[in-house]
Amino acid sequence: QLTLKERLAELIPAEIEKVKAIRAEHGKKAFGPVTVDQLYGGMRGLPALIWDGSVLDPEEGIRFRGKSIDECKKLLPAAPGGSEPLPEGLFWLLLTGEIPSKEQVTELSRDWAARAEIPDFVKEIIDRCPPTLHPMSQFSMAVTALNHDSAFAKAYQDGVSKKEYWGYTFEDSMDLIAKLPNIAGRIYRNVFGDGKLPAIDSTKDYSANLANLLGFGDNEAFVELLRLYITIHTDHEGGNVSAHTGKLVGSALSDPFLAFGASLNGLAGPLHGLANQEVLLWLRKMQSQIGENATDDAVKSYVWSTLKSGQVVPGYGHAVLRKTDPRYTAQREFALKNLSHDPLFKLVGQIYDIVPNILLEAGKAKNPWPNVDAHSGVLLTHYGLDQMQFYTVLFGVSRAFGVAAQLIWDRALGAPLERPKSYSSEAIQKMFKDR
Ligand code: NMX
Ligand code: MLT
Repeated sequence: QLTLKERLAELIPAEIEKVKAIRAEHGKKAFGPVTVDQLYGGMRGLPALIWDGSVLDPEEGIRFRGKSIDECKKLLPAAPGGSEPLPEGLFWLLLTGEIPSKEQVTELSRDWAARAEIPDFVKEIIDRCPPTLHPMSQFSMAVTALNHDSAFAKAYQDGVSKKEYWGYTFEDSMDLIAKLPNIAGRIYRNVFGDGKLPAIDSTKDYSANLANLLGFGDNEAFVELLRLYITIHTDHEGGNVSAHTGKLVGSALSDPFLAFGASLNGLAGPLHGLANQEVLLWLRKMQSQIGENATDDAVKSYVWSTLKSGQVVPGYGHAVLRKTDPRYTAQREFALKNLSHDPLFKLVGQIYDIVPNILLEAGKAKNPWPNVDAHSGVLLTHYGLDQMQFYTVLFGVSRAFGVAAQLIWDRALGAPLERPKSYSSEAIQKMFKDR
């Protein structure tokens, strides 16, 4: 059985040739016009990036290396006695396009457990943070500080050849992913608990270890949830803020810790990953204003009051998707199987029946349907992880998988520094004066 790195080493030469051939045959072909609106409008729909791990279809949602969430659930190895896919398998798929064997996935779990320890000074950085500092800020600081031991940064300083970059990026990426549970667990226990952490168990998978560090290791249903949660949050093609930021910063040959630290700062925004926290805050506020078991009419007027006060309905809408996010559906299916009577889950379902029509009537949002964040917090809350300020950290742990996979390929394929052209409004006025 090949290790992941050995398999990658086999795949890289052919991929380099494939990219050369694509560029030779299609390099000068255009995708279509770029409009001025795209420059002002957040570059929506602008073809601008190569991202191999996943592609997002507006109607169908995400496919990881061509495989839908349902296909991944069927094909990727599960834990003994479990049914949800192990995120280790998804990482293998993102990197190689192939489904790993059970043994290969077990070997990845073991490798990550062996790399999981974080340096003492990083522990101190986290321990010194005031509990009032948002967990995402703590998370980003700790990840950035891991750059102290970056194999890539050291190799670069030692003058290693470009051809070798990917191997060091691979090692850093593996370290990055492996260390995230200890960082996330430490932040969680410091902010919401007594600061004491159990040790990583080298016989357990990544999600089981993370659940244990958070204090939920004995709850097998929660561990299964985490396996599904990480798997579906890993990657969402390249244009989303966290993925694109990681790729951009990595293109300056900043190492994976610096690149992913930057990703986390983007994920911490309320229009991106922080929306999972915002959804729970919004639901709780709704319950405090209109009570639990509120009527549809009361929910409707609460949603309208959110819109009329100039706020967004968190968890709804998307920059690319135009249908219900299949990650929402996957979480709903998990809830129907495991917690169908949970009152908050019922509220989420009630909102699903109400919000899209209101957003359509309001007439602004291009997509009235729920995204991944509309559902995730309710599942975590059900199992007792009800500290919503922590939710985006779990999104961040997952997103490292997708960003890391692309960073490795970017260095393997020699991706250049990203540097698009910008224009001033004045330049645009001049350019189109007589057109
Ligand atoms: N509630 C209210 N208004 C909305 C919503 C919403 N959920 N979604 C879009 N709009 C508004 C948007 O603010 C904009 O208004 P204006 O013209 O006044 O600026 C208008 O509709 C057109 O926006 P769109 O083109 O539909 O959306 P865009 O691509 O710009 O933004 C989001 C996408 C996801 C930022 C937006 O839908 C949103 O703010 N949703 C709520 C926050 C959220 O759930 N974010 C999580 C996304 C997933 N993730 O994890 O990253
Ligand atoms: C994501 O998972 O990154 C979000 O759905 C946002 C996006 O794709 O733009």
